[in-house]
Amino acid sequence: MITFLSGGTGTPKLIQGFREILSDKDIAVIANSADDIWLYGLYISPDIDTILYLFSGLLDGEKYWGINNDTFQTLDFLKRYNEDIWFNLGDKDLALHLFRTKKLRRGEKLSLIIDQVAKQLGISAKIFPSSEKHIETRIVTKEGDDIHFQEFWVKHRGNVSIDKVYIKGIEEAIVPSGVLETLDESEIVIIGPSNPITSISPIVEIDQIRRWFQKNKEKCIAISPVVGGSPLSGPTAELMKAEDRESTALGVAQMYKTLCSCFIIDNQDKGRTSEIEQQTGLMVEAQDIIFKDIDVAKNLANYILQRGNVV
Ligand code: FO1
Repeated sequence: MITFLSGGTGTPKLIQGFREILSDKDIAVIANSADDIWLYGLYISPDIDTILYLFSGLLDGEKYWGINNDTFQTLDFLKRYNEDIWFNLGDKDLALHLFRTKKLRRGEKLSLIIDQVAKQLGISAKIFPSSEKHIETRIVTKEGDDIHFQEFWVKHRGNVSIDKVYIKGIEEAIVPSGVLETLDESEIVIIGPSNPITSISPIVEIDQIRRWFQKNKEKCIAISPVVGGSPLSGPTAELMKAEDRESTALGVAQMYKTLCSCFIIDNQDKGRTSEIEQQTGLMVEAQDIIFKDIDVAKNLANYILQRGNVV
């Protein structure tokens, strides 16, 4: 079993490379649930849904969220009732939201709902939300507003000066049953190339999960989401700066040094290998990690599996 910590688009792209080599039943994903938000009366779980749609073949492969060829007529019509529409849910995507919200309102556990959706969509990979209980990433702006990550990223297009970032509810987060057992069973655990502040921290800052990583760092490996000072996608640079962290592979390695034993950087950053090793104590290896096509992801997957003696 290979387990991924995932959020956003970087790790899902890497997972596609692994799927070229491994069978889905040998893959598990712990998806960030701190991007989750209540909107339009619905419970939305973007990072979890991207993984559900990826494994079921439904994912929009351009945007890397939502369903391929979906339409947005329902939300367009909702605007007629003066609803403030800034987060786009496709017509087909709405079905999953109606299903999940109904079940959550009945008191069912998020992880069991995800499990049921995965089965109905014919998925054999294991997919877990990072927390059973709602947690959310919040951004405090320099003007003093306290907004949800999705408002920062989608509503304001990231054009907000960030004072600080925090994860609301992280102390009360509940690790779904099966997560720690799956981590134990895994030959390799991969911290994917996702945003370290808004995708990975909300998973590894959950007490039980952080302690698991600290005890098992030998089989854990992280992939840098930053190449030569630029993040592979999303608002990583601004968020890292707000946390007083350098937005470079070294800055990310500093965050992960107690959680894994190996850190993979891009070949463009190869010259910084020994500096990162000396400053973090991690084993640093350079590979191509910009997933411009599936072959790059597949090559990296092969490299990781071979170095872990899995294939
Ligand atoms: N991202 C956008 O930039 N605009 C949207 O309207 C939007 C809608 C949306 C609906 C469902 C979903 O699962 C994801 C959606 N995303 C949208 C992506 C999402 O905001 C973020 O990219 C992730 O949360 C980052 O991990």
